[in-house]
Amino acid sequence: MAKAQYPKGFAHYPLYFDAAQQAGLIEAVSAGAKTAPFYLPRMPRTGTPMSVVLSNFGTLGWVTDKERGYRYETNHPVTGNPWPAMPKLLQDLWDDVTDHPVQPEACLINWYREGSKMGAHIDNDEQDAKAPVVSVSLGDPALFRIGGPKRGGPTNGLKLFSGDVVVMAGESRFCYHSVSKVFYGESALVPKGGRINLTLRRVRLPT
Ligand code: MD3
Ligand code: FE
Repeated sequence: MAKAQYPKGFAHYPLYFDAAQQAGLIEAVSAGAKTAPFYLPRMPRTGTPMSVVLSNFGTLGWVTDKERGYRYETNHPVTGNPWPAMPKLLQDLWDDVTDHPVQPEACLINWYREGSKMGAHIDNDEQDAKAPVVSVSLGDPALFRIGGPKRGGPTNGLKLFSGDVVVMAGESRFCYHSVSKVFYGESALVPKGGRINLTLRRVRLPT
């Protein structure tokens, strides 16, 4: 079996965060959810609910609803509160695994509960197309798939475990990707169960 070929700019750091750091990140997510509760996002136009629930850290957060679609907002769509501050550990992660000159404004928090998945898509709501996306997996493992810049081409699978970090820079930044399965119940890290994925994003162009 040939070794899987990932797009240029894709990097995987297995167990980047140890168990204590993972627990600290979950603590930060739980604390953040008190002022920025997870909410059920809806697809543009159709209003179909997504499979995950989401929240954010940072000065900007990714949101979606039926009426106004995918975008970044400074405030939570339900409470109107600003998003909680980006944890220092995540700022340090960005500095360690990217050479991007400016910090990310947004950390999208996806919570995968029993049966949650994410269909194939490209993240294209950020103005700074040169900035990488950095992802942290916490809790239950998941099967991640990454293809190429066109929908429907060949894909490679990768099982992501709690503490793993994935960096999508360069060409990989605009490749289709999905989460096809979560191995629900395999980890006890997330208090209410499931998988938490954090994605760090630079949204605006550096001024
Ligand atoms: C590859 N999240 O939030 S993270 C997303 O596990 C998203 O929750 C998945 O896709 C998750 O948009 C995957 C890894 C990831 C994030 C962004 C990418 C992979 C990517 C952008 C381009 C290529
Ligand atoms: Fe994505």
